[in-house]
Amino acid sequence: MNALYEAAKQRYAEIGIDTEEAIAKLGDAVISMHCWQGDDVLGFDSEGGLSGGIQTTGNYPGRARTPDELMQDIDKALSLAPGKHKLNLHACYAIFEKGEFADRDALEPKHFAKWVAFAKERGLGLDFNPTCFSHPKAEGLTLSSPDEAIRTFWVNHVKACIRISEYFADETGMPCVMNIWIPDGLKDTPADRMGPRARFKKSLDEILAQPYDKKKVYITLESKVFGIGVESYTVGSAEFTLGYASANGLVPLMDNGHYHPTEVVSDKISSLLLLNEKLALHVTRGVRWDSDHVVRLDDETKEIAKEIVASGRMDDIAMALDFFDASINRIAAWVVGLRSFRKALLSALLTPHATLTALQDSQQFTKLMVLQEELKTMPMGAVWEEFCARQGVVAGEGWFDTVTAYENDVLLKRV
Ligand code: RNT
Ligand code: ZN
Repeated sequence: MNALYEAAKQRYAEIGIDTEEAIAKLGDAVISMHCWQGDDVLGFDSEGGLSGGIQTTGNYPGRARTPDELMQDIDKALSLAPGKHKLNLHACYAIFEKGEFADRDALEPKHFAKWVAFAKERGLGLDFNPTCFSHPKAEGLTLSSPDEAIRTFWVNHVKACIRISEYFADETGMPCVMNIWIPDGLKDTPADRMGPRARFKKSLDEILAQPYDKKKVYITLESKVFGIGVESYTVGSAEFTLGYASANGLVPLMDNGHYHPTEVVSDKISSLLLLNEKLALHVTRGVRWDSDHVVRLDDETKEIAKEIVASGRMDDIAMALDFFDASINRIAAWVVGLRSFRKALLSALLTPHATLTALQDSQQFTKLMVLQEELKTMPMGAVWEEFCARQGVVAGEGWFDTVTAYENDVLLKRV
């Protein structure tokens, strides 16, 4: 028996929280782990660099260069992250046989068979993303291109991705979340804002004309406010994606780096949950801009988790991580992000939402503030450690020793 946990359990019981229930719910929460932290979003289908207005910075040694290396790294990171996960792949992570190549519009399920085998062996679900960047045909606009040949190429790519997503769902027995995000936009003041959006809409209509099983594939649409080189205008703005998603039965996806700096996703979750059956999130950390820093246990991450848990609809929310830092050990980056977001969920599960709501509704705002502040120093750490112990994962900072050993034995030998 762990005395610290027993004491914490008592303390939480005093405010009406059952820590056993919190631990059980925390273990069931599924976080989708993004494969792209491991190799700086490069993928395996081209030699070119990352494009699309997103960027990794840093040159830390040990980047995964092959599918085998990336899989090995994912295993290492997952072994240090307690709880249930899915694996989130991008189309550019296709794995070809020697001498084989298929362009993005010709991708087939077989190009992801190795990922499916990897996921099945580990009981992981799979999520997917068309890759409308880092490609010669993505130098200008993609799904909103005025060039019909280019636009059609990307329409065919996304259609291929829907077939691959359905294959993932069939093979894993779990639904696949397929997220459409395009980097399309303009650096300077547009002459025509309507045209690109009209073509994006047309492309989406064409894509959705392809039948797919909505119980197996959840298509999400991610908005964005700006990117590097597309500062003045993005085609897939918040209004466009929200409107298109609700009019066409898609799931809206909010990335918390994709809004104006004083806007917060924690304030948007309730609205979208009331108006949509499902919701998807990219949990990231923007520092001054959409910088995709590693997710930490900061106030907004906790507030996002609070909204998810308090809504009572965690099962309707696809929670995925989306960050990429090349300046630190990449395995540690994954582990910090995965653990921090799960800690944020624990913090939310240990919050007496009904009590706080009653204070709000009865206008007892002083008491509400007092309780909210006192909650911040409740013994959550002891509950986290108990959760990790039950999950067979190192609770404290000791996990970093494993990463350090792996860095010496594996990562530093990748030269
Ligand atoms: C870019 C979007 C998008 C990507 C990934 C790699 O701003 O956030 O989700 O980060 O698809
Ligand atoms: Zn994102």
